[in-house]
Amino acid sequence: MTLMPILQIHSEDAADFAIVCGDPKRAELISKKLDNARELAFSREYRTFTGEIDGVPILVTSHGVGSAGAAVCFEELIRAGVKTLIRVGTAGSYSADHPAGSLIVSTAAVRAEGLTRQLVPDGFPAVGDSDVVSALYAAAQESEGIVKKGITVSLDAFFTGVEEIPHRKYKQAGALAVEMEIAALYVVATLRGARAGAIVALDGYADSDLAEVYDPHTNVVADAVEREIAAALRAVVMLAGQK
Ligand code: R1X
Repeated sequence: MTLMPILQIHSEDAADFAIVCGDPKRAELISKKLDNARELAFSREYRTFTGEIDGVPILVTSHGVGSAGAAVCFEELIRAGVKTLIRVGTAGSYSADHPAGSLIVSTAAVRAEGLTRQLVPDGFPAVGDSDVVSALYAAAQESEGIVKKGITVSLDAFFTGVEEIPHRKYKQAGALAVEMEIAALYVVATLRGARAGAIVALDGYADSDLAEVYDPHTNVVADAVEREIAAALRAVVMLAGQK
């Protein structure tokens, strides 16, 4: 039995599957949908629950905001024994075709953050596992509303400084949305031999032509978060059945 020093969970409590999300409150929300749910630890921004979905053991852990802190969570979950990680998050949209409330399944992420540069060379892809991405997309399509899959962008900066972030180019090149942690998740999972996927609920526009006042605390976003949680849990059951 090994204690993970930062998450403060023991390896004996690990499951094959983990759902990860930024917000500790969202981790609790997800845990309420599990059978036999129990809180394992709440250390810094990392809150971990254990439970079961349709008999499949699963962990739920919050990873906070930003790649560097989130990568600590992903690394320790994998060290503890987790084999499949699914991020359930929020992101800004690049397209009026995908307004707030839409769901995006990330096939791969642009590494527009600093953390993964310290882990892998330039050009190394941040790509989701095809089985996990397919299960997430199939599960999400069972829900109401707009569901797309494609490339997302991971940034470090949430608020802008004096440097321009090339949102327009990312959008022109085909990216669908921007958030902060998927690149780290995909690179860490690949590096450590785990598999990962991610689904995000759009909570506004990142494109400056479309941007409004940022307010992720709307009923539209809350409904989309509920749908993506349901999709992630269905995907876990589907993936567990494929073994
Ligand atoms: O990934 C982004 C970050 O974790 C999206 O939402 C958070 C900031 O509110």
